[in-house]
Amino acid sequence: MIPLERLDLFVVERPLVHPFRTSFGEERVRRVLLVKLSGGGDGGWGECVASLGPWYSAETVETALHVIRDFIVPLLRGAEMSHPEEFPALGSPIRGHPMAKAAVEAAIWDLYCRSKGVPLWRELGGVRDEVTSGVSIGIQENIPALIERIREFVARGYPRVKLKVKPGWDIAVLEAVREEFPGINLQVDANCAYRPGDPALLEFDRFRLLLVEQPFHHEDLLGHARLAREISTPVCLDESVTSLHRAWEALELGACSVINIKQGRVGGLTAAVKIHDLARERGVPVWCGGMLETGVGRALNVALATLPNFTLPNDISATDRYFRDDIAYPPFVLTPRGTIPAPQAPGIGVEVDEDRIRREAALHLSIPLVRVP
Ligand code: NPQ
Ligand code: MG
Repeated sequence: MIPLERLDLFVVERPLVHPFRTSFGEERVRRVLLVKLSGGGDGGWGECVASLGPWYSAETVETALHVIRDFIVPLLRGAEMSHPEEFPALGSPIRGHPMAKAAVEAAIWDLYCRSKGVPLWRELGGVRDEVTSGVSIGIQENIPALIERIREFVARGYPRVKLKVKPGWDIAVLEAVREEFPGINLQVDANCAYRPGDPALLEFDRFRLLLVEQPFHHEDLLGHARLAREISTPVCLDESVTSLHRAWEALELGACSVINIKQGRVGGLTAAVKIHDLARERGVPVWCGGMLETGVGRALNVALATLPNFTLPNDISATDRYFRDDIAYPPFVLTPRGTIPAPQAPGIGVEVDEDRIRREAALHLSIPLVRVP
């Protein structure tokens, strides 16, 4: 049995190196909810990918805190789990709130793997010890500023660039970028910003893009299926794929030919692995998305991306792309091959600076899961 003795929740704020702008807003500071589960002399960590406001998805840091403290904790008390894969069934009475559940599940995986002495990526079924990196570049003030940012990241060795697009920041941008960088691996992410029928979408085919990510509303699988028949650029879903079931529906409908997997969005590592397996059976490649994670969440993403069907470059950058100093060590650095190595240490493979987290926490709740004698 996995011993679950105490759950700690920390909220910390980390300033971003650069503001990050998407079609739905701008973020300058990452407010992060961290989960620590202790038991049997070990501790495991999870990071919740929810942000301050319900813009990317319905969840926020505050809803995740509420759901973990008031609904997940009671389920953990007296729970008898022999493997982290049993957590989704335990959490199934709670409808929705995938990011809250995923953060707790991650801490269980880390605790389990640390106590077993195995790296998380091996326990998940990983087949490689480094993952292909990629960088996601937010919307900039103007095109020359964007060109300079791309130049900087290409010079650092990033093998793939993803640009955020929205109506009005798309075709002229792509023309300028392709003129300057004709050969780079390039893809775009609209974060739901287009309406079906927008003529700009048909023009994406001119730019040799690896894929176009989530052009339409998160609920609009049929719209994506229609677009996928109209353009030759592969359509990839992000926000729409919130569960294994939804991934299956999307594939049945032909709504995408690529899936962006984020463990937080789909409710945890177990669901993420299942979506990976389903896509693999169907010959659909996947890649790992990012949510501006600190070292804890970044480590989870690296572990997941070592699975065999993560064949496209991932939104997994080096730590210094987002943060000057992180809360987990050592930082992730880009290799000369354009990859991020998977840590060989047990669990998520990074050491969390708990002293610093306790000093800097804007909020700390320490909740016993067993009766203290
Ligand atoms: C995406 N991420 O693929 C997300 C969206 C995103 C790296 O492009 C704060 C917290 C700000 C989470 C901005 C990347 C965010 C965020 C964008 C997630 O769609
Ligand atoms: Mg996305």
